[in-house]
Amino acid sequence: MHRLMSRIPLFFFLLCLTNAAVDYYKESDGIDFVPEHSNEWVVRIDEGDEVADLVANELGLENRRKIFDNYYLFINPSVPRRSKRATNDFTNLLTKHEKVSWAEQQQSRNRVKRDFIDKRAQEERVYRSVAFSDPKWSKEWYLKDTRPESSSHLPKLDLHVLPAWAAGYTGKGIKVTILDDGLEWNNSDIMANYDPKASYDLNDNDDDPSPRYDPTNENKHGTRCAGEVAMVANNSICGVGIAYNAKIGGIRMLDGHVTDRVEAEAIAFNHKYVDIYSASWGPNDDGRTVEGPGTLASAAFIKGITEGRNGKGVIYVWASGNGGRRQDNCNCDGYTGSIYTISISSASEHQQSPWYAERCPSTMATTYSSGAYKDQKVTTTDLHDSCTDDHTGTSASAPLAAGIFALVLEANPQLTWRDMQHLVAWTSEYAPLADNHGWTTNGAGFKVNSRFGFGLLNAAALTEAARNWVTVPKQSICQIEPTKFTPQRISAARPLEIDFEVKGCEGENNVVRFLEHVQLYVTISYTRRGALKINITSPHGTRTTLLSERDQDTSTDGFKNWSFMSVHNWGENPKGVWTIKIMDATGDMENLGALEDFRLVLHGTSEAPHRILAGPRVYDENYNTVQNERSEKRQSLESLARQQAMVESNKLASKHDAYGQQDSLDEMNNIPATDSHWFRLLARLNGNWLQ
Ligand SMILES: *[C@@H]1O[C@H](CO)[C@@H](O)[C@H](O)[C@H]1NC(C)=O
Ligand SMILES: *[C@@H]1O[C@H](CO)[C@@H](O)[C@H](O)[C@H]1NC(C)=O
Ligand SMILES: *[C@@H]1O[C@H](CO)[C@@H](O)[C@H](O)[C@H]1NC(C)=O
Ligand SMILES: *[C@@H]1O[C@H](CO)[C@@H](O)[C@H](O)[C@H]1NC(C)=O
Ligand SMILES: [Ca+2]
Ligand SMILES: [Ca+2]
Ligand SMILES: [Ca+2]
Ligand SMILES: [Ca+2]
Repeated sequence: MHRLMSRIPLFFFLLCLTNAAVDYYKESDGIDFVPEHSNEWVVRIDEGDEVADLVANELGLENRRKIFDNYYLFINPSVPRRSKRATNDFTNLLTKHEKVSWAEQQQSRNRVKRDFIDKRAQEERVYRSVAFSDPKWSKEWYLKDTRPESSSHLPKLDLHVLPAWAAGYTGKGIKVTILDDGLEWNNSDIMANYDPKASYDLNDNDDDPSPRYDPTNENKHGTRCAGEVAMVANNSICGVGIAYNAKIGGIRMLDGHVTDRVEAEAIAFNHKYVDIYSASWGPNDDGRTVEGPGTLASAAFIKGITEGRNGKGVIYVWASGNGGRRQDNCNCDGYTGSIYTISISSASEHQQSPWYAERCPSTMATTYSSGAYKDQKVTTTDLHDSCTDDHTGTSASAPLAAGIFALVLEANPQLTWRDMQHLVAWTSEYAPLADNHGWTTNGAGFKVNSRFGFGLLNAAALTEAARNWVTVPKQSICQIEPTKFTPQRISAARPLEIDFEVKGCEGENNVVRFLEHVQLYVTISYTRRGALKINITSPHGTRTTLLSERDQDTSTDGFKNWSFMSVHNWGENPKGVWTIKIMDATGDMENLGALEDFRLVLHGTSEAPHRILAGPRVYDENYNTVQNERSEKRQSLESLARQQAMVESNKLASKHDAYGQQDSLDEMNNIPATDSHWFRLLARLNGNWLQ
């Protein structure tokens, strides 16, 4: 099944593939359309095939085939395949030929799908007509364009939720539960949607998940996450939840000892009743932790996936983590890295990856959240029957996704947990985030980025695709283990590179031809874990960083059978040569260790998912058209914010009085105190497991 082999040049293959993909997308691109002339002529010849062949020969053309009736497709090999200019001389030559009654050079035409145009117009109407009485509705910028004309250099922002509402999807009949530090269920903007059957208090073992109140409002997190999903609409209170007709519950679990058992009970709580679980927490984002679900929590995920929603599987939504400032990597977090969770990252209102966001290829998609400096934050319910527009971090992103998925399940209750992930891959938008580094197109035509997964969630596209979705074929799992593997030394001087051939379990009943998740399990011993960087390259040339350097991680524990997960090969055929590269990114010659063992686990299907039969994904480059906003002003603001974050983090590390120093820094930089307060807040949340 597997053998080590010498390196073969993959480069040319990759190159051809990428070019083909680029061409493909260009054709569907409607911006600044300039018609192009091809090297094809359609020629009418009334005297039959043989005469057509003769004419073609005579003029140095190739008679490709008869189209229908007396029309033939001729190719002129001496003319470029694409050209801005028409080859009129040649057309005249053809037209004048006595056997030719008509001829025309073919040119590309601008074809935009009709329903698409109609939808745009329809959407404009939807956006104009939505008026809610809720006072904070105007602050829900990620659902509508709230910026005044004066800042119209910014793109139109939203997750396309309004068109999904207009289509009738508001979460009716869907049960969402928030795993967190409690839920103020009697909050006036929650109570009408509160569902006691989706709620429990695992910290005090009772049925009432109300948070414990303290002077610092430490336990506001769960209530804030819940409101994003299910604030009551149009009741003149606070805002509007994305799934404002869904039922919302809360599991109080973070306000006490969090054990494997507590996590497991939360993850599988009333799992035959709840549809969607949203978790905005995880192992410490300190950049030096490697932790995942324990035995029981792992079993709980399997229960939810196999027994939930009548066997279709519950949807687990997970915040991807806030450790960006500490170079944390979400693949060192086994909750986000699980194939069962849909891990969600953040983008700021400026369509940028925020400073707190982590990178890793297990992230599936992105929603909006806070960014740098004065970027808008997220509006939601707060403790003491109040409301806030100050919710931040990837914490705020996951519940927005959970709310959107509630609309999707309402649109099609038959979807399985894997259908939902496929839908995310097919509909998330790359265009609004295209200005960020790190996008690649994989071998199946999906655009992926370790900061954003498949891109920004698009609620309208998701619900629409969900309606006619054909359930994906059953999951196959193919494991590739090296036979007779001897430990391989790793050092700064010598990166370890392993090429191995994968057949994807061909000939067996678990053959994988269309990939979903890829997991690389490794056991590595190393004197400094954070120095390690791991890349994997698929036979299609898709190069993915499974683990990036984490300079805070000085652990000598290495990795013990740790799974690094990637969704970046989605849709690819795994057959061929894969390359794993393990490097020491520090260059420190004193570091030393070895790859003790590894195993590649491929998840996917043997049969083609229905959607892929119609060809690779065509991206809408115009979606929420992003204009180039990298003005000097913007850049200087962002670098200021970054500097400040660094100062903040250094201060925390040296345990100085952060508050006193911060104030003088604020004066120096003339930044309003509220913004720096917010950096501090996130720093504190990190310590408390919250994301
Ligand atoms: C909110 O309620 C008002 C008054 O009942 C109504 O006119 C309006 O259409 C409602 N808005 C939405 C979006 O349903
Ligand atoms: C919610 O319940 C708490 C404690 O049970 C109570 O103090 C508070 O007044 C209630 N809030 C509302 C809006 O009823
Ligand atoms: C690892 O992969 C990333 C792309 O994900 C690439 O930028 C980087 O150069 C690769 N490193 C090596 C040493 O191949
Ligand atoms: C590694 O972990 C996987 C999944 O948890 C497990 O199935 C496998 O047996 C483990 N391998 C070793 C060598 O412990
Ligand atoms: Ca209680
Ligand atoms: Ca409301
Ligand atoms: Ca993390
Ligand atoms: Ca995941």
